[in-house]
Amino acid sequence: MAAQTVLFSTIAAAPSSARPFHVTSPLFGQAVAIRSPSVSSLTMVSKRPPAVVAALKKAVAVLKGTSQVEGVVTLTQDDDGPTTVAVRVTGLTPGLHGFHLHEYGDTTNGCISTGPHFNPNSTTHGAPEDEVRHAGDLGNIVANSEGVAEATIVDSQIPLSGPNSVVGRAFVVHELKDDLGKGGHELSLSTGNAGGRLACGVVGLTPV
Ligand SMILES: [Cu+2]
Ligand SMILES: [Zn+2]
Repeated sequence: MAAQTVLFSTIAAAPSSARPFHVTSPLFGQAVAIRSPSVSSLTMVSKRPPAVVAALKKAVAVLKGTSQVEGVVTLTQDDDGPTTVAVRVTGLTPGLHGFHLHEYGDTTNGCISTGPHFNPNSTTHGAPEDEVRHAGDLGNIVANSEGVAEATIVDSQIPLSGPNSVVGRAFVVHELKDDLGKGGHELSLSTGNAGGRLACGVVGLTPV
C-alpha cells in the first residue's frame, strides 16, 4: 500500500514532459496500469462543473376515517425545492378544518396512532407562514357548502427525501379549524385546538 501511495504522488506531481511509461521496471509499470485511471478520473471530476440532475419526486396519501370524510393528497417535489401539495377532501362540514402532517404513518388505532404533528425541530405549533411552527403545520383547508375542500399548498418544510422526509408519515384532516397557535387555548401551541381527527392517510411514493 505504501509503495502504491508513493508512486501515485510521484505520477500526480510529475511535469507533463515526464514519460513514466518508458520506465521498464515491471513493478513500476504495473503500478501505473492500476493507478492511472484513478488519476484521470479525479482530474476530470475536479475540473467539471457540478452535474445538474433533475430529480422529480412524487407521493400520494389516501385519506380515510370512521366518518364519510375522505380525500386524496398528492405531493410533488423537484430536486431540493419546495413541495407542492394538492388536496381534495370531501364529506366535510362547510368551513375551516385543520390540516397537518403528523409524525407517524401508523393507523393501527385509526388516526390517533399517527401521533403528534411532525415536528423535527422540537418547536411549538404555528401557522405555515410562521417562523416558529411544526414542519407539519399546513394550516387549514376550507370546505365549501358541498363539503368539498380543495387546496394547493407549497411548503418548504415537508421534503420527500432526506432526514426530514415526510414519506411514511401521515396527513390528518380535523373536525375544527386550526387556530394556528393564536387561540389562547391550552392546546393552541400543540395542536391548534383543531379537535378530532376525521380522516388520515399515509404518504407513500408513487410513479412520477
Ligand atoms: Cu393534525
Ligand atoms: Zn402543529
